[in-house]
Amino acid sequence: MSAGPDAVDEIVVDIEGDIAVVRLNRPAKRNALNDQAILGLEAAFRTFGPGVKAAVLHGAGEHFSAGLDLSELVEVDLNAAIEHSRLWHRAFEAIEFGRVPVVSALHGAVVGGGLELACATHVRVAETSAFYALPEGQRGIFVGGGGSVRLPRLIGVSRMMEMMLTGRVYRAEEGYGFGFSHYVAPVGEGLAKAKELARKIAGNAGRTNFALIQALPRIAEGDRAAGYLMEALMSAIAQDDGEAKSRLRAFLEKRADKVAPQPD
Ligand code: 1HE
Repeated sequence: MSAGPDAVDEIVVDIEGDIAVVRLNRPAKRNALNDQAILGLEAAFRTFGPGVKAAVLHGAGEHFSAGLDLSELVEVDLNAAIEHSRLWHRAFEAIEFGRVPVVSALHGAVVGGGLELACATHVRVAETSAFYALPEGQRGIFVGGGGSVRLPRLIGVSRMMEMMLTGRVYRAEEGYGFGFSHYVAPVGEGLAKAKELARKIAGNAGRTNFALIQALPRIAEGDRAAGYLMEALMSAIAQDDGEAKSRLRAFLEKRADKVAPQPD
C-alpha cells in the first residue's frame, strides 16, 4: 500500500507456503503508523487467500513500531479524531478477528499504537531488545487503537494506568512476566521463532483455530450460560470434522505425538 510519488510501501506482504508474513516497512520513521499503514494493514489482513493458514507480523529496522505517526495528529478536529480512532479499531479488528491466527515478532520500541497493534495479535514473541510504553500519557493524548479495551485484559487496568500516568517503560523480560509477550527470544531470532510458531499453528485443524480466535474470546467475555452453550456447540462442530476424527484415530493407534514439555 502506498501513495504519492515518493511513497514507500508501508506494509509489505510475502506469502511463504501457508504463512503470510506482513512487515511494517517504514524503518526510517521507526514504523510510525500513518493512515496509509493502517489502511494497508486492514487490506492485508482482510484479503488473505484460502491457502493462508496463519500470519506473522513484524517490523523492518531497529524497532517494531513507534506508534501513531504524531505528525498526523497536530491539526485534526474533533470529528476527524473520532474517525481516525475508528479507522484503527476497524483495522485491528481485522487482525484480531480475521481469518487466521497471527503471531507477532516484537523488537526495539513497541510503544503507543505499536503496542496496541501488538495486542491485537494472538501470539507475541519478543526479542530481548523489546521495550513497551504508552507515551500517550506524556504527549497529552489517550490511547485510540483499542488499547483501553485490549491492554487491561492482558496486563490489568492498574498497570496500564500506572504506565500512562508515569511514562513507565518495561523491558522484554519484565514484560514477559506481565503478559506482553508469550516468548522471549535472543536478538535477531524473533522472526524465525514467530515463523516456526505460525507454521505449527497452520498445521492445526482449521475448525480448532476458528474456535480459538473467534469463539474463545467471545466466550471469555460473555456470560457463563451463553458461554457453556457456545462451548458445547463449538466443540461438537470441531469434533464432527473428518480432520478431528483422523487426528483422534492417529493418537489411539499410537501414530501421534504425545504431550511433552519442550526442550529449552
Ligand atoms: C516519528 C515517530 C512517531 C519516530 N511519529 N515520527 N509514539 C511516541 O511517542 C514514540 C516516539 N518515538 C520515539 O520515542 C523514538 O523515535 C523511538 C524510541 C521509537 C526510536 O528512537 P530512535 O532514536 O531510534 O529514532 P528517532 O531519531 O527518534 O526517530 C527517527 C525518525 O522517526 C525521526 O524522524 P526524522 O525525519 O527526524 O528522521 C522521528 O521524528 C521519526 N519518528 N517516532 C512520527 N511516533 C491510535 S492512538 C496511538 C497513539 C500513539 O501511538 S502516541 C505514541 C506515539
